[in-house]
Amino acid sequence: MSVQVSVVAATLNEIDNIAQFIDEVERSLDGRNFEIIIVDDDSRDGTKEYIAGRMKQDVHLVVIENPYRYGMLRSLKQGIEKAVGEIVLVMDADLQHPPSAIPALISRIDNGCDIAIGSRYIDGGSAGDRDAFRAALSRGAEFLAHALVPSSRVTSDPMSGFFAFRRSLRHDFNYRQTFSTADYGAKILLIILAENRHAKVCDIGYVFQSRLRGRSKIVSGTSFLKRYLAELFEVMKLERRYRRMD
Ligand SMILES: Nc1nc2c(ncn2[C@@H]2O[C@H](COP(=O)(O)OP(=O)(O)OP(=O)(O)O)[C@@H](O)[C@H]2O)c(=O)[nH]1
Ligand SMILES: [Mg+2]
Repeated sequence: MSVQVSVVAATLNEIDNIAQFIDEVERSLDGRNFEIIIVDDDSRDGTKEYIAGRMKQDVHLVVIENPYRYGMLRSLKQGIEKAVGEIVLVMDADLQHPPSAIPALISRIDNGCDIAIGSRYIDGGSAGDRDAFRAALSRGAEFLAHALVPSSRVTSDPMSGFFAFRRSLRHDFNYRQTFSTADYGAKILLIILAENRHAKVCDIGYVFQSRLRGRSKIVSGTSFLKRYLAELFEVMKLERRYRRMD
């Protein structure tokens, strides 16, 4: 039977979450034919050893181990390239994206959407309790994405890292060419939306969970803003290139 769903997650030092994450994803996809692709960036807290050991008995698990920190965007790209499922679902492995919301995303694709996006900003969604600084940073980043990249306006949550798409869509971006300047802030979703302007996009509300265990690796402050803007300009250029091609 062919693989229906490929879940792709990047990890860096997630030993406190990884076992529960895989257990919950497997429970949420029970009855489907699926794979879970974990792309790990040389974690030093035992994550690497855990997934390598589990892969030997867990038929659903596929592991890509990077020799050093490639960064999240490049890691997710590697995972997406490896995926064989008809549907690819991208999410964080720190349990902030609730695995219990996976069936809702998948069923939207089953019912005709090409890209189903987990959104914090529509009915049924919430950004959870984050501090005022993080909330402002995040809303600013979303505003800039909508302002600079028209293809991102189809979703209420352009910075979402929790989404599913048909693997038959374009997702053939060249990492080096697209992101020569930086590789963290802008999310892979922006690239996929820029490449697939005619796709049917659906938002589904979900509640962003607080991080209960492990540490956040996000970069904030001015260095984030600088990198993020550089990346948004790269997505803008990419979108223009596809506009000319279509
Ligand atoms: N492979 C890889 N994974 C990463 C890297 N940085 C973060 N991750 C993973 O990406 C996911 C999200 O990372 P977080 O650090 O929680 O970032 P975030 O969710 O944007 O920020 P918070 O809301 O503060 O948690 C988690 O599964 C991390 O383990 C990285 O450099 N490489
Ligand atoms: Mg997180």
